[in-house]
Formats: sequence, structure tokens, C-alpha cells
Amino acid sequence: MIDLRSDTVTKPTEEMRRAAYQAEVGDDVYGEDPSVRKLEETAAELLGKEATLYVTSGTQGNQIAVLTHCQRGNEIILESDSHIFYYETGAVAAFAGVQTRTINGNRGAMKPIDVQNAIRPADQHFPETGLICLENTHNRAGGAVLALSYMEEIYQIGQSHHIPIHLDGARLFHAAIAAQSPLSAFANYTDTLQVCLSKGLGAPVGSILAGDNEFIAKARKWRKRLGGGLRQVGMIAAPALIALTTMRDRLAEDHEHAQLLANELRQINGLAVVNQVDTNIVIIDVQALNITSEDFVKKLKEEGVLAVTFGPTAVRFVTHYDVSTEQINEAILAIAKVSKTFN
Ligand code: TLP
Repeated sequence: MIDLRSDTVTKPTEEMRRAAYQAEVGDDVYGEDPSVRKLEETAAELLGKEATLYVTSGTQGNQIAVLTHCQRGNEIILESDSHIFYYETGAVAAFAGVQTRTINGNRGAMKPIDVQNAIRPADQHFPETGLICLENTHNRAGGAVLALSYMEEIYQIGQSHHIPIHLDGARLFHAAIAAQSPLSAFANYTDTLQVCLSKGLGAPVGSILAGDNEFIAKARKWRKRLGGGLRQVGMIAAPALIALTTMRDRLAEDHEHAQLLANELRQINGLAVVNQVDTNIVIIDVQALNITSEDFVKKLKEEGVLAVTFGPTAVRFVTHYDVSTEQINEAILAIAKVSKTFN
């Protein structure tokens, strides 16, 4: 099977497995796991933030951020297709008790003027705006990169209203490679951010939540409340450190594969590539074949290629470490064959 459903499917490398086996461990709730400490320190340095916290998943990192920044009854501003709004099972309502103010973006970017206008003035009728969230790269916008200049603009709006900015940087590593800018340049325009180690970087488990010392101390408590205080977690932090330190540069290869895939899919009758391919995600629309994305994905699986539906007629492909150039070429042939059967 050629698995293009997500970069979350990447499996740990030999080196990561060895690191897990050899990891020095301790009880991380006591702050005594050297492998976790090393991971958190390395991540803080890379991101240019005072402190970081190793959390179990991107979703947990985002939720802890909302819980730490906000009070119940706050409103948070976020893009209508953002992961926090779209894919986190309503957790911001269930846990933090905040309401969402969604704004439609263009390629994942809300217009700064719309963000500015959505901030609540002081009035006893209104909820207080507790947080502005960004996502870079933006998943549902097809891995779109938010430019540094855009992030700066939103950050300044936040600053001028004393509203923190949280970045869902699940794929910030991809953005940094595509923009040829360091991670810290992006992190500089956020108060807090979450980056996933278990997507393109291939770590088996975990994300990093970053911010200043005070934020991370509070976030640590929220992690504990949520049952995320882990013990000999160096077993997974050690491979995560390998991912963080050795797997970033090679993401350029995944981006090239996505370009190759998109260029070839554009030539296939009945398929439309709907996103501008900035990074490792390609989204196609199969509407012209008069079928649903579900039909398409099912048929494609019979041909040995896995993808996910991304709307009634949209299908998403994600390139990653475990897919070679040959496999991308094989996938293109399979997609062409399936499209032909419906044409
Ligand atoms: N995204 C997954 C699915 O949940 C949709 C995927 O296959 O792309 N932020 C962003 C932008 C994400 O894309 C994801 C995962 C997360 C957060 C959540 O990360 P995890 O899965 O570690 O909770």
C-alpha cells in the first residue's frame, strides 16, 4: 500500500527505535527524565522561546494553550477551517468553555482587518476576546504557508489589544523549509505555539508546546489535570529528539514529491488540483467525474493507494518520509487508472 492519507502515518526510523531502547529515563512528573529535559531544551532553543512542554499530541498542545490563555466565557478568534475549530471534537467548548468566533480565510489567512474587527470592545454584553489562533501551515487550505509578514501583522493587532496569539504549528517545520526562514522567525510573532513531532518529522509520539516561563508553568498544570503527566516518557522523547534534530531538512523532498504529484494530476481528465501546493499536501476535486470523494478513495484503495476524503468531492494526498519517488510515480498511475474508470 502507498499510504498518502497523512504524514501522521510515518513510522519511526531505525535510529529512533535505537534511541528509544537506549533512552535515559526518570519520572518526568518529578522533572527527572533527562531525555525529556533535553528535548524540551533543544526545542526551546530552536523556537526561540523561554520554555517548552512535551505533550502527547497536537490536539493536547492546542487545547492546553486555550485552557491556559482563556477564562470560561471568553471568545477566541480563529479561521473557519482551522484544525482547532474543525477537527478537535469541539474540545474548546467542552474543556475551556470558550465560544469560537470563526473568520473565513484566504489560503488559511484571515484578513487582518477582519481579525481587528472581531475583537470585542469592553461592554457588559460582550464576551472578552481571550485568544487569536493561527495555523501554519494550514491543513485544510492544502498546506498553505502563512507569510512571516502576515504573522507579524496579526501579532501586532494582538499586542495592541493585549490579546495573545497561539499558533497551531503542527506543520511549522514545513512552513520554515518552504519559506527558507528559521522556525524562531515564525515563533517570534506568537505568544505560544504548538509543533508536532509525529507528522513530517516521523517521531512516534508527541508535540511541543512553547511559550514564556510563566505560560509553561501554568500549561504544565493543565497537562497534569488532563492526565498528560507521564512518567518514564524518555522512551518516546528520545526518538522525538532525533526527529527534531535530524529530520527537518529532508522535508524539502516531501515538497518536491507533492509538486510532482500535483503536476501529473493536473494532466488527468476529470481531476482538478484545487490548492496551490506550497508544501506536502495536494487536494483534488473529483466532481467532474460525477462521483463522490468516498467512491474515488474506495476505488483507489483497490489499486493500492490510500488517501482521505476532504469534503464531498475533495480528496487529500499528503507526501511524507515513508513514500519514495517511485511510489509517487506508482500512485500517479493508479490515480490515472481510477479516474479513467469513472470518465
Ligand atoms: N491533523 C490530522 C487530522 O487530525 C486531520 C491530519 O491527518 O492532518 N493541527 C493541525 C494543523 C493538524 O493537521 C493536526 C492533525 C493537529 C493539529 C492535531 O495533531 P494530533 O493528531 O497530534 O492531535
